[in-house]
Amino acid sequence: MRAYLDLLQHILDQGVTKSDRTGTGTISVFGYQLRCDLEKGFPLLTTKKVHFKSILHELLWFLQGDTNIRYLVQNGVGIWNEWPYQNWLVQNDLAEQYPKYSEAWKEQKKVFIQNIKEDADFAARWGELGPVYGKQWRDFEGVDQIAQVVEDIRQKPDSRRLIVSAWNPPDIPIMAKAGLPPCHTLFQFYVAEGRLSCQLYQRSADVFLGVPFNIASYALLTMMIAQVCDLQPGDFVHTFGDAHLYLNHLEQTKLQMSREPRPLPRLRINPEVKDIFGFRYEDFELLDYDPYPGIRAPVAV
Ligand code: THF
Repeated sequence: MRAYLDLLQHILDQGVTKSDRTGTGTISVFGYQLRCDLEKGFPLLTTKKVHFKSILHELLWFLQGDTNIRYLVQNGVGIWNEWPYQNWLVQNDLAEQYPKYSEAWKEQKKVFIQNIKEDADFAARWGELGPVYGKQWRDFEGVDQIAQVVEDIRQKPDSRRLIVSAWNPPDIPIMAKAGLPPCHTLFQFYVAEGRLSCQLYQRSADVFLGVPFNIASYALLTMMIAQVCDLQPGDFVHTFGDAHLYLNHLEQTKLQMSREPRPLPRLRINPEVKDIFGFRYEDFELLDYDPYPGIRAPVAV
């Protein structure tokens, strides 16, 4: 994954300082492309430990069309917790009492997440993210885009219309209320010489925290769809709009860039599964993953 370190270097060299919605501040570039050949190993960063379990649960959750964090919380995945928590604070006039990232904020977050886990009614009321990825992938104005694209790949592999869009303009204001219009705006598949490739257009990319997840997630999705369509995985092409490093991630970025990448892990998928909605957590096994230690960084909400 030297390609990822090249992106970090490119942003540090060419990026401009730009303020952002979250008030954190970023260094940013506009337009970049990164490519991984999925036959050369599973593209999970080795220069820091990336929590593959979260990536897999999140993707299975998207594929089920779920948009409530409860499934993730129950499986120990915390990556979507900040948004419902912050929303709950604001709706209950507690945002001033619990300033972001303070000790009190962190303690209260644990209580909130415990409630999501244990209380189904509380989760139904406060765990909803709105019409995010799961909803748009499986039910975009009644269209199951995932079922459709799998069918199209099988029937018309030469098609140049193998597209899934998470960008639903009428829903954008509803998602914006929760702070979450989709970052992974649109993806397209391409079949040639028996290999399935996927290109993602990401309008906004948190390169230190989000991108390692995003690369692995779309690589995983491409491998799963390839398997159910009897194809080999090809390339994952990652095209970026605003690719940024948050100013509070710069020390972490430099530490990561000082590390020499190691060989990529491999991913084993249960070959029996032929239905894109039939995969379970146990159908996946990550092999030979030998990363450097993880690097903590706060997520901008
Ligand atoms: N908003 C922001 N500011 N950054 C993002 O990466 C992001 N995402 C999703 C939606 N909005 C976003 C959520 N995805 C982590 C990783 C992915 C996320 C959100 C957070 C994160 O905190 N990772 C830590 C901890 C990992 C863990 O808890 O397992 C890490 O060290 O990697 C872009 O898709």
